[in-house]
Amino acid sequence: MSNVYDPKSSSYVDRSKRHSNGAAKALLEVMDRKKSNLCVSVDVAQKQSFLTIIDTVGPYVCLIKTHVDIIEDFDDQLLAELKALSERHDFLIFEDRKFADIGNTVKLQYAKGVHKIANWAHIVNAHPVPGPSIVEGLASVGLPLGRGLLLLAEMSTKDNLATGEYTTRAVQMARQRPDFVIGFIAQRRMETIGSHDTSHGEDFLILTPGVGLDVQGDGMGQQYRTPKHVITEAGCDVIIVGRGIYGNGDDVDAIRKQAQRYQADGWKAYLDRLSK
Ligand code: 6AU
Repeated sequence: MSNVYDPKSSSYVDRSKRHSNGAAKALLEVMDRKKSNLCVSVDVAQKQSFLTIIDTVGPYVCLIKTHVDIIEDFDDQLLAELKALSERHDFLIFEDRKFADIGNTVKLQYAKGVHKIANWAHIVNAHPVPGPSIVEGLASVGLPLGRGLLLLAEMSTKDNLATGEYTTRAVQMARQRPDFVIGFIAQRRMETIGSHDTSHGEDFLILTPGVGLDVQGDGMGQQYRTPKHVITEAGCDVIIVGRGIYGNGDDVDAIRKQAQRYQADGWKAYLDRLSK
């Protein structure tokens, strides 16, 4: 059926027009502008190392993913510098907070505390385990600021529990709030789950962790697939790469080379998918 809309065969820039959420639109537009579907996950504990990695990989990414609660010398200056880097290098910021509590608690965790995540993160994620109230709580803070939410419909780790009916329920939760839930952390496309009617043009952003070119795991349950597998074959949209980029030490030239390598590989995988 050629008239059935399929995000897998549409360009990122065309897909940006289908999203009403500002963060989703902005992400798809920057992916097109920079020819990058690479998100670098900066999981380091020192502020200086965090900022140096971001400044080094910034030109090659569409998105920087943070875990700010890992940073030992966190302060407000770090956030000012992160924002400045995001403007200088033209990328969005995704705080990988993995909210998982009742609506009232996640609302406070998102807006308040030391990190005030809603003030600076364009995108955050949440586990669907509490049910739709988690989305409502987060939307009450994030929507007025133009933010977007990803639900964790699947995980990359060995023997994880986010499968089957759990994944289906996550997709159903997203369908209830298309203004705020822009997509998923998942390992494949989600539009056909729980509904085979894609003719109404549903389009989710699929951001995929567990991506590596050189190793298949980390000895702690993480499982890696290549950009070709993730983007061309599974049809996901953004590759999330952490230690594959900076895992071999602090040398900025080596980090830059790895970022360029993953950007090129991810973009080639996307072009291959479009030409199919
Ligand atoms: O490339 P890595 O293994 O060094 O880092 C992967 C990053 C980490 C994880 O917290 C995160 O991706 N992650 C997530 C996210 C993004 O939500 C979900 C998941 O299933 N697996 C996973 O690794 O910062």
